[in-house]
Amino acid sequence: MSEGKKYQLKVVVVGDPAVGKTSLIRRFADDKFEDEYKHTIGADFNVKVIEFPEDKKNAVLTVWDIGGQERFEIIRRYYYEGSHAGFIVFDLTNKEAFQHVSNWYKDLREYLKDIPIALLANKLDLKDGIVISDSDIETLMKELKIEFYFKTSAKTGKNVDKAFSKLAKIKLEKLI
Ligand code: G3D
Ligand code: MG
Repeated sequence: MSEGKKYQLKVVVVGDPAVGKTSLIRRFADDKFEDEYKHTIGADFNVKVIEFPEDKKNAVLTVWDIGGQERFEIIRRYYYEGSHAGFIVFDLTNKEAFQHVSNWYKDLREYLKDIPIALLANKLDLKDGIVISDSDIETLMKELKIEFYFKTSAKTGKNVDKAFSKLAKIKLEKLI
């Protein structure tokens, strides 16, 4: 790790089942995409260091995958506890998951009052199946006051590292 102060950041990743949460975390942490593994069972978290040499800072990210626990409020609360930042994931090919973003947002905000929350619009590689437009996303962003969004693909890796770095950077800037 490069020289610099180390900051431990817990990042929680939420969203409807099958939008690609586990795939995005695997892509970020291990740079892999596995078509074979199925639904996440129980808790899972991954650790990865992001270096910001220009700021002399390193973020040690612990990324928590809410897994198959989406439906259980008590368990969700445990995942949320102590989080420094969060991603809400939806799937660009799935209108229903997009409609649920605001519920996820309210759920996170109830427990985590001031953390930065960003959106990941995943499955960008499924070009022909995309049913959510940029303006749909931008309208929702304004409504919810979300920090930023990226269109990602866990499959190709597009924008995945960028999104995690940006979220970590925003959080670190708030810590100065
Ligand atoms: P979840 O953790 O949110 O429940 P998963 O979602 O990561 O388990 O992904 C659900 C399904 O979507 C998986 O396919 C996975 O391979 C696929 N997927 C995830 N991200 C992408 C992506 O960016 N592009 C494409 N094309 N597929 C993606 P299966 O077939 O196993 O259900
Ligand atoms: Mg999963």
